[in-house]
Amino acid sequence: MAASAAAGSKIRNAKLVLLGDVGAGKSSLVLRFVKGQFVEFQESTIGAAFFSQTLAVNDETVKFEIWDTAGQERYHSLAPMYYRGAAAAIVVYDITNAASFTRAKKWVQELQAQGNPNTVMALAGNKADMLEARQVPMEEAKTYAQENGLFFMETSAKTATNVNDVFYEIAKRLLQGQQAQNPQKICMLQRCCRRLRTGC
Ligand SMILES: Nc1nc2c(ncn2[C@@H]2O[C@H](COP(=O)(O)OP(=O)(O)OP(=O)(O)O)[C@@H](O)[C@H]2O)c(=O)[nH]1
Ligand SMILES: [Mg+2]
Repeated sequence: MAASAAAGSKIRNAKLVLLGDVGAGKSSLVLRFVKGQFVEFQESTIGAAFFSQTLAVNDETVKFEIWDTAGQERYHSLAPMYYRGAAAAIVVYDITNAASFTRAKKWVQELQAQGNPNTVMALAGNKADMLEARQVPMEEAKTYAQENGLFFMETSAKTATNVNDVFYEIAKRLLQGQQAQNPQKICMLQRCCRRLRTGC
């Protein structure tokens, strides 16, 4: 895995939004992914913050345009601006905080109701380094994610566990989805089929 663009490859831009309860670790995950850093006392986000980072997947490159939203309830009404048109969303909760998992499920519901049905959705159970304080069982989150079509990982922005992996998995799924939807390829396939049928 490389957090950089593959030389000479085509770049695909992808809008990605992070949603989740206040203090779940959205900004910390982004800071870890984009800058490889972690700060113990990360300030609460006001409104939203923008970052970008490229990721090479095999010989293709995804350029993530990342909107790190604010978890404070007073900013809730801004969220649609960031999740509308997003190719991917990471819903974050804190494994040591059951209320943040409840909040994460509300975000998933909102995305399912108002977001784009093709959005690749991930559920990240963050602060996985604090196992002794766990309140949300991993199995419960995994089952929830499976039932709701999200992919799930426990992460730690502090130790970097699974952070690049979440973004990498999203990039992979976006590229796979793009291939499936690529009309040129479908056209070529149809032409091939026609040729096979007619023999010309
Ligand atoms: N131990 C541990 N602490 C973390 C982790 N991720 C974030 N934190 C801490 O949790 C606090 C909140 O993290 P933020 O990244 O600001 O959370 P947020 O989701 O962006 O919060 P808002 O911007 O208020 O919505 C900070 O003090 C971080 O240092 C983690 O993986 N492990
Ligand atoms: Mg934040």
